[in-house]
Amino acid sequence: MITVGVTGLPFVGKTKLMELVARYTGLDRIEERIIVKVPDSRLERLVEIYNPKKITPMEMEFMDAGSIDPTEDKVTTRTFSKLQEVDSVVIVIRAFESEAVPFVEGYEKPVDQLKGVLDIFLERDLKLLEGRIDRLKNAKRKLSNIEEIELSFLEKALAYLKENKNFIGFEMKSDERKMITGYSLMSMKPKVVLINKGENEDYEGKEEVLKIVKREEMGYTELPIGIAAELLELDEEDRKVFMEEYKVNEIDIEPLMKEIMKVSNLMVFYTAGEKEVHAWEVKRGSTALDVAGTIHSDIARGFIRAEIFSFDDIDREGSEKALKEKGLIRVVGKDHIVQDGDIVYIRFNV
Ligand SMILES: Nc1nc2c(ncn2[C@@H]2O[C@H](COP(=O)(O)OP(=O)(O)O)[C@@H](O)[C@H]2O)c(=O)[nH]1
Ligand SMILES: [Mg+2]
Repeated sequence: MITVGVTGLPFVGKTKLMELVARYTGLDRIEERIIVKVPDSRLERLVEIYNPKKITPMEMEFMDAGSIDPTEDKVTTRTFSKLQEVDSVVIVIRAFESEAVPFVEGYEKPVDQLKGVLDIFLERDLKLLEGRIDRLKNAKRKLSNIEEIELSFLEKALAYLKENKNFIGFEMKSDERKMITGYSLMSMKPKVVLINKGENEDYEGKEEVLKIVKREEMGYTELPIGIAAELLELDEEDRKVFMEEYKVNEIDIEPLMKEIMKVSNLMVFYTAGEKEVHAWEVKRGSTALDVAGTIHSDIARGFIRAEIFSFDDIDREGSEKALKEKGLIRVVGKDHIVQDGDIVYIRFNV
């Protein structure tokens, strides 16, 4: 399951977002962590075709990680200890107007909020790397081979991060990647910028925000969180009326989830049969063997071959039987690259 940490400056609508997520899943109160079923039209279509006893959608866990507060280091430190645990981060930016809600001084503009949060992320990563490098360098004993390798790699990473302010384009071998993943650096986490935009159609400085989003390879979406949370309580008729009144056309968190999937470099594959239709997430570029391992390690160990067809094919043909007749089910080996939306059946032997 993908885990998502919600953060941003104080009073931007993080708790409100958790409230929205809670309502969306039918919870009547907010919890620090909320598990959401990811809405999925392809899954729905497969359910129609297979009529299974059990349906298992993908899930995402949202966690309120708390504020990045430029005026309160302690608050920020606590937030980082929570963000350390998550796979991806949503940065909530306030673009709604309200006399009643204060700003942290100097962070009234959305673009300044975004820059502020990213600067604090970067500063924390640099400190963390410097700290580890210092500890290795000042060790009162001879470093092991592995520690020597780690030290020289960390120095290289630190220099790159100082120069580029992010790790985009930084090349790593797979063991190096593993090593640095252990540090849970903010610079390495997939990030989505969520503009809490209130009733206004647009906001000041949007172009600048989009420029930063592009440069940092982040995801981006806009949502009037406060309004969405209110409206989710109404029935559909009333909701339509109010959406027109507030001039909002999107109150759904689906686009946010899609962005999270995208920046996390994840795709979906399905297993489908009469017993169960199940949506699974895997990294893009996964092989048939990777996919087997996602389902169960035993299935990967006993892998014989995989039978694969595309969602579009079964959507069009309407049954597995029709696919078989037309020869649209492919039999593939371990190294076959699975595509987003593929339906996979693994033959295995334990
Ligand atoms: N007008 C308006 N107020 C909002 C919106 N989102 C949040 N708020 C209010 O702003 C204040 C701070 O929101 P909260 O979610 O607690 O912010 P957090 O500190 O980021 O968790 C609360 O009083 C919210 O009711 C919004 O979209 N519009
Ligand atoms: Mg809060």
